[in-house]
Amino acid sequence: MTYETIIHETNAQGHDGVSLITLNRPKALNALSSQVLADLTCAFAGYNSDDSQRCLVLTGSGEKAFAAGADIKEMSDKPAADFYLDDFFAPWTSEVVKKTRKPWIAAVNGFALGGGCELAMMADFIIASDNAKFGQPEINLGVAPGMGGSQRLTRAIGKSKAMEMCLTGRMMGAEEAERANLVVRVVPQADLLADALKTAATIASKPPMAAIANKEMVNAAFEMTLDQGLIMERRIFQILTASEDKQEGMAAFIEKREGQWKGR
Ligand code: DAK
Repeated sequence: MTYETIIHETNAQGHDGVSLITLNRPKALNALSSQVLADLTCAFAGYNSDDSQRCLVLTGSGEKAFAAGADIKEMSDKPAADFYLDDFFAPWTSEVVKKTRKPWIAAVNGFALGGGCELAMMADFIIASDNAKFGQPEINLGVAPGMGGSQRLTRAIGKSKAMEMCLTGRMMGAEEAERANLVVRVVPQADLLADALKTAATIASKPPMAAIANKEMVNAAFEMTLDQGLIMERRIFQILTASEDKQEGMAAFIEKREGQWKGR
């Protein structure tokens, strides 16, 4: 399927089971217009429903930006009533993020600001290029994060740094982002996509149901008490022991061969 503002590839660059979505408005630093969000919603829905695809990478086109935020030009004249009545962005966050049970990675290749930083933080993890810059500069526009920045950034890097970034609007470079645990690792820009796709291919090669379960369990750590999370973890482990892939995985280990997964 072709889109106006993004490129969606399956089995990207020969990686079986790996989808690649590229935000494709480089002249506007991949700003997240309503059309981008509509296209992303549709592409993520496609990923969710395609059993052949088991991990996804999201990145930005061009060398300067992952996404420099929501489209300021689109928002500048929008009346407050429209933001409220349209519940601006709400459908996108619920559909794409909460219903995406399969893993996805943000490969951040430059500016990830405002909604761009928020979008990257919705991923299961972030791999950054050495020129990546993260920030929540909404305060400079007289507003505040609206798509999870104040919540996810604080959970990721702690109150002091998140508060300072939101209040000053300053950008955090890639090295600092790695030290602060916002990103998994920093790689040279030229290597970013290859690194992210290879990581996605590793995930795509794992038993798919176990991948969904692992993701669900790690995310539960943010929503539950420790006792609740431990009970959920034990139950999911027990459920997975009934899967065909558990039989296959353990047999493959004993027989010293690669597992052949059924996803069941
Ligand atoms: N929107 C629209 N256009 C943008 C843009 C953006 N966010 N960022 C950059 N551009 C455009 C520029 O206008 C310029 O276009 P032309 O002038 O060439 O037509 C082109 O991209 C190149 O940008 P620059 O010329 O500015 O490039 P520089 O290298 O000089 O500077 C920069 C790069 C990233 C430092 C700078 O462009 C910048 O500060 N951009 C804005 C960053 C920003 O403030 N981002 C936060 C946006 S607010 C909500 C949920 C979420 C949100 C809102 C509501 N609800 C649930 C209600 C999210 C809000 C945001 O993200």
